[in-house]
Amino acid sequence: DDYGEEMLRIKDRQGREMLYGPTNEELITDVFRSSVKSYKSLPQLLYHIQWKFRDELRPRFGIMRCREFYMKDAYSFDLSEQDAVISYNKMFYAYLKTFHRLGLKSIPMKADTGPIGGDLSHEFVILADTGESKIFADKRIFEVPIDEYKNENNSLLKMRNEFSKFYAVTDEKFNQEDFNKNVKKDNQIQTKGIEVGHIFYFGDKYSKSMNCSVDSKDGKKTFVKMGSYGIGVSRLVAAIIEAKFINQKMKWPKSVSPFEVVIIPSINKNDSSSLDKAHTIYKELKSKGIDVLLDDIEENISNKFKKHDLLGIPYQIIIGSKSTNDQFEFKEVEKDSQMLDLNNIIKILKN
Ligand code: P5A
Repeated sequence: DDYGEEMLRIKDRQGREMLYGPTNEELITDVFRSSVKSYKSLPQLLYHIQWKFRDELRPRFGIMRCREFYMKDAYSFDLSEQDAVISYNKMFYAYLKTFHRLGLKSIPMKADTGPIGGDLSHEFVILADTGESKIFADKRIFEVPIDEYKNENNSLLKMRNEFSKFYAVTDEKFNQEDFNKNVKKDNQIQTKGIEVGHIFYFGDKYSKSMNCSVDSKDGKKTFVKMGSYGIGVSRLVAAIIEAKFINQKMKWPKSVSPFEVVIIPSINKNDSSSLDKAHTIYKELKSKGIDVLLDDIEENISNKFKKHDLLGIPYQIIIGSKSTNDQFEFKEVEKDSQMLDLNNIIKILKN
């Protein structure tokens, strides 16, 4: 009922009511309660990495907001609220690190919990002009380092506290008076962003109503304390493009690009020397553990360039009229190309 119209419902031929899962708190609680009985098995973290369905009122921007999307969701189970907050902090840290590895600067923002429930929640938002979320923040939150902290309880608590020092909310939580009171005019930023992740702590909201308890040390039944943690994996594909494109050209960060580098030889029916060279370089890069694509399709070189502008592989090795026996044109998307030998190319790619 809380989910309302956004929960997509169906009836089968028997008239039985069913639904397409918009999220999985209830299902996972059921999996947990049927298999875990004792505090000794805690903490637990269960995942459901799968397609989710929501009957969105306004699906838009392709895969950015759609009715069928891929989510990484995890659910934590702890004995006490104190332990559950530790699980929450670990996930908070893991999310910052994960987005960082995807080449994104994500900002944790205090958020509403909506139909999921609970009172502690953060959205992870990345800045992008095309974003759907309005953001109001103290710009100093962008400077909070994440590398200084360790994956250890006290350190993680310190990190959470460091982030909470700075005002950062999306429009649902925004209040102009608070903003002015907490943030000096010079430090105020108002901009747009994309929500790529969202974490929740909701205590015993689901465990109590679904009678999901474990035996605690003193033998008493205790409702487990839960949190849930979601990353919009399919949305991230669009979000990375929005955050990383240059001059209308897509550019994947190395960590997510389907290939690290593409070799583009000019292919000529009467002269196979560029293609032969390309094959040699291809083998050499492969042997060095570099993930390389060789474009050996027979087509006009300018078509190839256009195609690769769309594919967004971050580096190109172009073998054409400019290259010599051991110098090749090496180019990073939207930067000037340079003539380099293979050793130097490998050095750059390895960095
Ligand atoms: C957390 C995990 C949840 O559902 N339950 C399990 C909690 N959170 S959430 O914020 O509602 O969704 C998690 C992330 O999924 C992405 N997302 C979407 N992506 C594409 N299209 C949609 N319609 C859509 N709705 C949510 C977001 O990245 C969100 O942070």
